[in-house]
Amino acid sequence: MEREPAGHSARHMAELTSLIQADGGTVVETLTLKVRTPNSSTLLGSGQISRLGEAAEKCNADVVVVNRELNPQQQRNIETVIDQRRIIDRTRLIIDIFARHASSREGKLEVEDALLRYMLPRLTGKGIVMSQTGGGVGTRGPGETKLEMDKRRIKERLGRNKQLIETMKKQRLVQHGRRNRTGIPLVSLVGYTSAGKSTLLNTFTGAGVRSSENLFTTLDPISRKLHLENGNYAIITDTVGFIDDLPIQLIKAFRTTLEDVAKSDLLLLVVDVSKPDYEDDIRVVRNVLGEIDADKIATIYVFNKADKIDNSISLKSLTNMYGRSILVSALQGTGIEELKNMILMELMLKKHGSDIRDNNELYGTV
Ligand SMILES: Nc1nc2c(ncn2[C@@H]2O[C@H](COP(=O)(O)OP(=O)(O)OP(=O)(O)O)[C@@H](O)[C@H]2O)c(=O)[nH]1
Ligand SMILES: [Mg+2]
Repeated sequence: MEREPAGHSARHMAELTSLIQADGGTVVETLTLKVRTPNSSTLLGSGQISRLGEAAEKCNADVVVVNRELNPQQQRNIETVIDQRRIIDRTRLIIDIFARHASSREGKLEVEDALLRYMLPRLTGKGIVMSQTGGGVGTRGPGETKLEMDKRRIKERLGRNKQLIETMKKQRLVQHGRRNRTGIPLVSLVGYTSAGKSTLLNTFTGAGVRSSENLFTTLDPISRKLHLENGNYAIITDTVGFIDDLPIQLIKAFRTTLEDVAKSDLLLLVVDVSKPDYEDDIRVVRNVLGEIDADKIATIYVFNKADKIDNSISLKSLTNMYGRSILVSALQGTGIEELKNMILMELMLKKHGSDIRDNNELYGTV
């Protein structure tokens, strides 16, 4: 089910379909409903809920996905009307996909963090919540209701997760060669999910990272050495992709990962230029970068999947619009050497200011 406004309806519906597929589902029916004045307790009007129920009944859907965040009351009320079917909202769907793809202990903890934050305002006190999150048996404090106890235990668990995530982050930094002390430059791949960040990392370094057409394939950050000319090198990190309305719970949960992006010397903002709405993707990515204080970092716009476009998009117009830009095909390897040269130039500029002619060495040789 689509949300308002109707302007970007096709983009949102196509993306919702991809999200459902990434969560292992199949879309059997779509319905676009205009919500002019959202009803605070049901979001939709009663006639709209009936239409939704009938459509779900007709195609025998197991789950109804609503493409916006529902508050707990709206969710319960819609569920009551549309009997026998699970209703999930966009936020829960994205958290579920993250849960499927998290593989490291850190990633799993981050997803649990997001799920707990999502559940906190949705607790009913019926006692099902803690069993879903794997909590142990606790005792109720004096005068504490079941609901208060569940809330307290979730908050305690969030606090414990935060400490564990911090500890793991420190270990990760140590493992990655005490980068700050050695002054090796850090380059981060950022971009909309499925833009081709992991494919680019593989082409650059032969990293063998999993890439797929599914959204949010990569969650755990992966760092590799990127060899540049004259024996120079940088550390390049592939990280979680962004999306329109990335749930705030996930931004909070992935804060340690995103903090690493904010510490980069250079960002490669990877764009799938073969998407008709790639400009919207760039806007979304720039917004998230702003939220994590990474929007002032030097950026090269890497327009990827150039093998899929005709000649209507020129590098000149992209450069005019976005600044430092390059057209590449990470899959076919075109433009990659040129991109490496651009990276070296940018890093030298950052280290030596504009006077780079006498400093053709970046950080020593390997
Ligand atoms: N035609 C074409 N396809 C590409 C290119 N680069 C990546 N792809 C495809 O695009 C899809 C997504 O690529 P990934 O590298 O997994 O994208 P990602 O940005 O890492 O995505 P997430 O980790 O899911 O956020 C895969 O099916 C790739 O094969 C390219 O240059 N040309
Ligand atoms: Mg990836």
